[in-house]
Amino acid sequence: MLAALLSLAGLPALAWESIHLRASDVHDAGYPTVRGLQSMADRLDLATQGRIHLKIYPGAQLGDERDMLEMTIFGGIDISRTSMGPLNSIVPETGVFSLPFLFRSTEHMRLVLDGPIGDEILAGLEPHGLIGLAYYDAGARNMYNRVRPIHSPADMQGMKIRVMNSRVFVDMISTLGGNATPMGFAQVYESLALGTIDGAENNWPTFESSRHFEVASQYSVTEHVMVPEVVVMSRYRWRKLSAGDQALLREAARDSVPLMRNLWDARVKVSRDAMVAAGTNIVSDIDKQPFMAAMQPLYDRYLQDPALRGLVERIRAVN
Ligand code: GTR
Repeated sequence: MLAALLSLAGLPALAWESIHLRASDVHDAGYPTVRGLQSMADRLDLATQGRIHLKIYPGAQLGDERDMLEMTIFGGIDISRTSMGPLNSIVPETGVFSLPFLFRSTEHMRLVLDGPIGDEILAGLEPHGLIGLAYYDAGARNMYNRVRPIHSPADMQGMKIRVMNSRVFVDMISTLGGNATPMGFAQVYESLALGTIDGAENNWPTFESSRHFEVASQYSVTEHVMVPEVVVMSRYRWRKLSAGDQALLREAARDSVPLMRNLWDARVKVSRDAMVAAGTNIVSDIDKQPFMAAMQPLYDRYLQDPALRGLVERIRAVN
């Protein structure tokens, strides 16, 4: 009604229309990624006096990450926070971030993501129907299982390891001698409990918050990959927003990153301590060399395209 009156008066009605957006995350409400999204929502609320309302659906209520991304592309979900892993099959360049032992440290990863390479990868999502708004942290992923401690790839022979829906991840486990089983995150607990898989791999906070430690007591600090998280918006929905609102969204997403990273750093320590207290058998003195050597063929396989090879070289040169 107000919008109609304003447009009769020749005023920009759209500027007054309230906008309701839905954001999805597989993690629970207290997890750093969800709190990052919440801070985005709070900023939008404040900046627009409630005109832009971002409602968050945590705990995989809107599906697993592959479904979430598909729905986001088709406009059924407005914003998704996912790992970059499930994006690999949609946007090949993102596969580079799933390559093992690519980033030397958290600092290196953050420098790359915050710089021109990070911007390039986010911008490259647009032709695929997604607007890349920000990166969140996910630390390093480690191997865990319910069978035996893993010290070297030899210990993983024949182990059925759940991976994200990403070809790079499937191949990563295969090169180590494991049997990769791609599945959505929400099914992992039950599959471990039933023994349909032997193990999985993930960072400390996810291992703890998903309670996988209850059904997989062997955790090896392999730190084999640091795959970032991403906040993406539906391009379909994005194009319906004014340039001003698009800028507000970008800003709110970007502004949520430092908070998310602080929460992340703190949560890694809390989760690690909680796992020690829970009696998990933690193998922390891992010699990474055999893992690196075994996974080297992945680089040859995935970097046949000179553009991707160049991208990896540029990432390595960042310091
Ligand atoms: C977590 C990540 C989730 C999800 C999960 C998985 O580290 O935060 O977005 O991708 O891993 O393994 O499915």
